Amino acid sequence: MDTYDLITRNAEEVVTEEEVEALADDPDEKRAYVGYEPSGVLHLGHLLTANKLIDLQDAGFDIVVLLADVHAYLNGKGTFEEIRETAEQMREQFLAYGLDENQTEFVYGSSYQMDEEYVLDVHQIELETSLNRAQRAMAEIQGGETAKVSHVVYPLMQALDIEYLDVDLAVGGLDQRKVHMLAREELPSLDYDVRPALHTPIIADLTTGEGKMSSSEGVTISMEDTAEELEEKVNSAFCPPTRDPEPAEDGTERENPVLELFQYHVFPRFATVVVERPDQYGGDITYDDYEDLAEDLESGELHPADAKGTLASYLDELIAPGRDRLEELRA
Ligand code: IYR
Repeated sequence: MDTYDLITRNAEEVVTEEEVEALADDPDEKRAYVGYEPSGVLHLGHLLTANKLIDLQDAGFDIVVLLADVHAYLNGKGTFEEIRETAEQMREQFLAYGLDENQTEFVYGSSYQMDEEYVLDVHQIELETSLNRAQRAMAEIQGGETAKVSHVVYPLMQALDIEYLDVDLAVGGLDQRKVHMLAREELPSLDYDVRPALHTPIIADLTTGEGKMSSSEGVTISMEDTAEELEEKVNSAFCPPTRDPEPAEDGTERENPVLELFQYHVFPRFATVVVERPDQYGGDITYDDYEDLAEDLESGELHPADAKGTLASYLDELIAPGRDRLEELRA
């Protein structure tokens, strides 16, 4: 796979392709980052962007993980002490998941976001940005509650992080796109350069295939899940034999979350996927490509129950190192 394809594989959006092509031509000493609001336990949403960081690491990038403690505080995630405590656990789980300790820099937001220069820049970007613009940027990140003043400061700080962490590429889920667009618009007004961004897709809710998999609603898969819990959750998943399910009765779009998990979580991390089947059901099948598996599910060659069993065991293997690390930390 060439460098551009590795950098952009499985990305839902590349802003802009030309800017990322320029990085792909010379990825050495380039820096890419994702920021995470600290929470104790990683879930598949965190791991989707972590998979992208691992691709970027393989492409030669240096990786910066922002443990966005101040952002979590602004978003009402707890007291500052609580947030700081969970940030350290989060770092350990990312390392266990496969980010290389020598190529990854972990930075606490609070280590520079209280500096005078940063705070003055926040105020300057506040002066440049309308309330409406900041609120729109934040709509998909903030929970449903009434917007607080903190919620409009948040995206402005996230825009400035790109400059202060001196990164060449910002990575995030599709829910971060409006913040990155705001950064592209506003950073030049402070004489800072615009940097490209990559956005990973949002995985659908496991049991309905609708909307998004969320840690606050519905079923979510986390690094705390045991093999049995994973099996139970995956067994309950919506998995019609197609990658393009019919919309729900009320017209809501639906995805096949089992296939999404194979595409975005399993195949990027395992070179081959083996579906184990007794001989009387056709015997084992080996896949080295997501497309082949999706085609077999659609044609009926692969039964949804076998797809689910296989998915559960690969997810178990994927999260096991982080789950073990959590157990050690808690012991
Ligand atoms: N908004 C992110 C957290 C975050 C990301 C970046 I990139 C930052 O510079 C700061 C915060 C979230 O929704 O988790």
